[in-house]
Amino acid sequence: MVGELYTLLCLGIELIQGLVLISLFFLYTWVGFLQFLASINFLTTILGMRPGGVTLIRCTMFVLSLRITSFLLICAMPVLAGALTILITDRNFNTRFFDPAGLGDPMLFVHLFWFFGHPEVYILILPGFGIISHVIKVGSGKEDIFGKVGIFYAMKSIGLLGFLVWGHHMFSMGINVDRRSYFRVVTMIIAVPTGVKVFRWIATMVGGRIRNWAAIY
Ligand SMILES: [Cu+2]
Repeated sequence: MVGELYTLLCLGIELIQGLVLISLFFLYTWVGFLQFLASINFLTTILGMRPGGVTLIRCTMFVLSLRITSFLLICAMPVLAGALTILITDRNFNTRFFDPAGLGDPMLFVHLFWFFGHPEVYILILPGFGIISHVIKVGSGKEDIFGKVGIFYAMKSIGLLGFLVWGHHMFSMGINVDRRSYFRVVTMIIAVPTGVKVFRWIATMVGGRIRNWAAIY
């Protein structure tokens, strides 16, 4: 998809024609809207409809990871939908938001796209982190995962930091050196909460009775 969009900017708006591309844009905008609604549903359910006595931190790790994923989707999806909508008006309705010929800025599209694009990486992997935490807990025969609160906060900080690092996808596009070093440093900082999670998974397995399951391998 990114290739299609970048080509669109590089080759000129007229070169790619047809209903295929525009249906693709509408489809992404529509799917984004649906994901946005689904995330609100998840978030309100997790925050407001827990049975009595189940505090947030007593939920399973998968539920906790979905809570963060929903937050990311709610913040990131409208940006993609907006960028694609502007792209459609540029292609089909003679606006020039991203076109230098009309004093528009092609870099603006790339910024908007990656402001969605990087959090999307975590949207995809965070539920996986939740599943890993849960499988390791059950597969090690432990009552609870080691340092559960810490893992939850590590996931939270990964979610927040994910919104501050989008520039690392654009190094080859002429972003200036100060911004490059900023994006580089914040990207490296994400390694810290990631390390917190991995070491807590290992600590959960230590001393446990590790089951002979494919999921554990
Ligand atoms: Cu990224």
